[in-house]
Amino acid sequence: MSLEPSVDYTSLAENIKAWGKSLGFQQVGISDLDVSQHHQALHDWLEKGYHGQMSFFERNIEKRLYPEQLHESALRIISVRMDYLPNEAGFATNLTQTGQAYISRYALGKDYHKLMRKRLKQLAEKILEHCEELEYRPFVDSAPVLEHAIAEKAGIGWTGKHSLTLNKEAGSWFFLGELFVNIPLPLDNPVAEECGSCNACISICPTQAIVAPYTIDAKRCISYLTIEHSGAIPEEFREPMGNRIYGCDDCQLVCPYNREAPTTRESGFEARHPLKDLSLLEAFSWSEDAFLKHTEGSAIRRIGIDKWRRNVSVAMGNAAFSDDIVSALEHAQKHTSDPSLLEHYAWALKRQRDRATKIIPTKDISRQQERLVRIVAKGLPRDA
Ligand code: B12
Ligand code: SF4
Ligand code: SF4
Repeated sequence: MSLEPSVDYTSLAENIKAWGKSLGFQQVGISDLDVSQHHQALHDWLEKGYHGQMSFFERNIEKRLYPEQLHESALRIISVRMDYLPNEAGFATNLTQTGQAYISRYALGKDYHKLMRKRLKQLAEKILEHCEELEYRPFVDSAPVLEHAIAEKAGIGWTGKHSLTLNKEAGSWFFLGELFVNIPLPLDNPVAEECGSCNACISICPTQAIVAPYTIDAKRCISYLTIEHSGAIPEEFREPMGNRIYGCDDCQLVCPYNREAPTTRESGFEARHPLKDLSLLEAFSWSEDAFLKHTEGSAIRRIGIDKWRRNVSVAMGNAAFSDDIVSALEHAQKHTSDPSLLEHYAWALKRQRDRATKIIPTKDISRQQERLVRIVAKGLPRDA
């Protein structure tokens, strides 16, 4: 005589989706652990060195390829989506004001890692109330997990040509997280890819970082250069960085599926003072203490004051000519001994002086940037 299972996993899965939504996740899907379809792409990516200085990719490749190695008893992965686009994103306004710092919209509010992991734990506790055998482990960008591959399998969206997970109704302004569980929940189906013949993200990328559909050479990506990369930013990428001092949103800004993407329901992800509407001069004037104070609870804090100053100085080199910027850079030169920072300050000063003497055009933003701003104003008027 076989025993009836004590838990109805089909209705448990439905409940998990409802609980997930009440905990602030906009979508919840379920996948198995097989990401073998992505093994070759990951190997090729690493072989080509597209990970740059992110050496953690080399250290734990097996775990990325075989998620069961992260949590031995895992049978399923509950994949979640949380929307982060702040209200009044002001993309175009910010990108055209060269004296203002542009910070990627995902980083204007609270650090998502902690917030989402806490919610995933709450979801697990709720499941435990109905399923005593549950063993679980939550992840948000915190471990070697191929989050796109898993989200794709769980039906959260497809992988867009910019390599991000994209959803027909929700666009791509969302974070991903996972709860590894040991219970045999029914699986969700992947959704069909809907990029079609569009290539907008590939052609708008200011540094040609999308080297092939679905493939980013991180070493060229402004997000990598401003956040992950230590030391000098290669000169060829400084001008295209414009006023972006932390992250980059361009490939998502041109995506037709972001035209009506939902804004966040999480008050913690709304832009906070002074990160939005921050002038380059103010950002550059911060002492280390001020930097730590203003970025408390934000993902930005992890880059530290030196990368912050490096990034801001590049943006100062790209800004319209200003006596105040020149004075701030000259003053910083006198009070810095770090050779890498000094090199960036000298570059920025030269660019400011060349602009004053019209050796380089006085035009504020590049033609590529003008095109982006037009697309944003037309395609995303609410967020422009
Ligand atoms: C390393 C990393 C980066 C690096 C490298 C990005 C990259 N695309 O690989 C850098 C610093 C550049 C970066 C930037 C950003 N990131 Co990031 N990043 C990660 C991280 C930690 C790992 C990604 C990874 O494994 N990359 C390695 C490559 C090989 O894997 P992959 O991108 O998943 O690629 C797979 C697919 O493309 C897939 N694939 C699917 N179909 C096809 C078809 C073909 C033909 C091929 C070849 C491949 C392929 O195969 C690949 C191998 O599995 C993830 C979190 C995580 N643990 O997954 C966040 C994550 C991807 N980042 C995120 C975000 C928000 C960003 C930024 C938007 C931040 C910003 N505004 O500045 C940018 C976007 C840049 C971009 N266009 O990718 C979110 C994305 C959410 C979403 N909607 O998808 C994630 C998931 C974090 C999170 N928990 O929410 N990031
Ligand atoms: S985030 Fe910016 S630099 Fe990176 S791939 Fe997208 S558009 Fe290119
Ligand atoms: S911009 Fe076009 S190609 Fe790129 S992700 Fe969006 S739909 Fe796909």
